[in-house]
Amino acid sequence: MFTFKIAICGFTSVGKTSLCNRLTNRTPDTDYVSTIGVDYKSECLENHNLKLCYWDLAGDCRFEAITYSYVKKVHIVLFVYDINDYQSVYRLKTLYNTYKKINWDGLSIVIGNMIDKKKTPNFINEGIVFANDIKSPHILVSAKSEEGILNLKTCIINTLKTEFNVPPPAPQAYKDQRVCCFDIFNITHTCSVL
Ligand SMILES: Nc1nc2c(ncn2[C@@H]2O[C@H](COP(=O)(O)OP(=O)(O)O)[C@@H](O)[C@H]2O)c(=O)[nH]1
Ligand SMILES: [Mg+2]
Repeated sequence: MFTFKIAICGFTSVGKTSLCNRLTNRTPDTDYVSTIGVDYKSECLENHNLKLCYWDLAGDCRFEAITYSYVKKVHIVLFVYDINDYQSVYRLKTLYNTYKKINWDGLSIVIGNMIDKKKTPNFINEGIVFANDIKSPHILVSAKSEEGILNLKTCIINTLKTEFNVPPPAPQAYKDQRVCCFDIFNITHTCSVL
């Protein structure tokens, strides 16, 4: 199994923690609890030979120094914004520039959250422009209704598999064979006792 680290970044209250819960198959809390520094959750995808470790980074500026040290070590950064909040898209540009200054040079995916309560006007176009500027995929989701989450998971898995040449898991026949050998060993052992 191949382990990859993924950081979830963005302005406060854009839905980073809710998204992290969705991606790791937990039900998001409806009450808002501010993340202090960094939170960690992981998920094993046996079919894909992958273990994904998500670092849910606090959006609050007070924790910036801590979050930078994590960003430098991850394989993918998920840049999250709230499609109804211009400030949250603007914040992503600032974050991206700061990460570049600390020599971050990883992969990224831009995510517009809260698609379930899309308003007019909204800032999806600004999100798409930002994603194009940094040459990243752009995906719309709702951590609440789960819309787009499968699409996002597929994008994360495909990005990792393509960029890091992750081999497929051992075929089932090989696993069965291993169980079989173990059984034979048991029988042999029993025979020798007799
Ligand atoms: N309607 C709606 N609410 C959401 C969505 N994602 C998160 N929220 C709510 O927005 C608030 C902030 O979410 P949270 O995940 O804590 O944001 P964080 O500060 O970025 O980690 C919480 O009350 C969530 O229930 C979404 O996709 N749709
Ligand atoms: Mg949070």
